Amino acid sequence: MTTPSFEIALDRPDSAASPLGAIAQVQATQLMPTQFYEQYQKPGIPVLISGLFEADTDWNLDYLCQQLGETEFPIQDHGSSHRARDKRTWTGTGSGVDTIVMPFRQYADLLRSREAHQRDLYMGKCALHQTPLGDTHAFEQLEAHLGLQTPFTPWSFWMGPAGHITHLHYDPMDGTLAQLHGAKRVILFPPSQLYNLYPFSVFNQVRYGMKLRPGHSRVYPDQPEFEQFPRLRAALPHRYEFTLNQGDLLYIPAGWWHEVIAQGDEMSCSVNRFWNVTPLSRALTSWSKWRIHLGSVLALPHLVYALGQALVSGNPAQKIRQLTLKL
Ligand SMILES: O=C(O)CCC(=O)C(=O)O
Repeated sequence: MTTPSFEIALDRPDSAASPLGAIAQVQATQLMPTQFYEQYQKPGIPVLISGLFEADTDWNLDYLCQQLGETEFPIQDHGSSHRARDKRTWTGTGSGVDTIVMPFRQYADLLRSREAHQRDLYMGKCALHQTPLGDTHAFEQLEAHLGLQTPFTPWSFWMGPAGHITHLHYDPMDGTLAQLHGAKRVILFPPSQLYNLYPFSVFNQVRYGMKLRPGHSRVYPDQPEFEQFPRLRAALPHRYEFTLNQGDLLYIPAGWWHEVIAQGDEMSCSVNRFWNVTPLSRALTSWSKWRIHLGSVLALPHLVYALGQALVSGNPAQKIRQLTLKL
């Protein structure tokens, strides 16, 4: 990867884990919107940006309880055995796993007692809007700083117990992932490694709908099983690995594979927002993106069937809410 002239190497030993070199790391003060667009957004290259938040920004559990107390969130219930199971037996990934709705304060108690660690309960993709943290000024500032203008989703929480793994997947949209408490280890692979990372087939969506998406990989990058997944050998030299520390923001362009592992021994809190891919030419020429949309079309009959079942169930409103959480 070429190194932009204004890029600075931060003192992070783990950032050089890839034989290809480190991903770009930049201080916010050295990054203008035009540079962000030309060097990263237009070609679709990830970048780790520091200094976008005030140095004392810390969304720790006490602060979050103060702000969110009784607000209810759907908490993903991964279950303690999930991470040890062969991914080929999975019938749900990411937003496809079952959720339990509870007030934030109750979830915070489960984190403090470490029950959330044991049960691997995670707040994945929980929207911040309509909560007191929804209009956080710092988000508007960082969007203006980077010149980001085409939001696809509101900002959402990705927080939970240390040790939680958001398994290797890619998204069809560009993403910005900001770390607001603790740290996360991130593994990235470029879109060129699509088939070397064994994505679930788009045809799974006929059977499992939006629960099992073709943007998820069937391999564990930290426990490679070369006999079953021989092409993984070819992907490994393209692996990047680094730590997202409190106050950092990672730009993850559409199609870039990422596995995100919460670090430390307490909890780790990030927020993300997805963006329509800009420029349009990058969106139109991304096969990784097209196959996700194809999968969504194939999921339609399953979705219509599930909607019909929800409507005739005893509690249609709750069932439909559960369905929308999986979208
Ligand atoms: O932080 C996480 O657990 C996952 C975040 C993620 O997958 C994303 O921002 O696209």
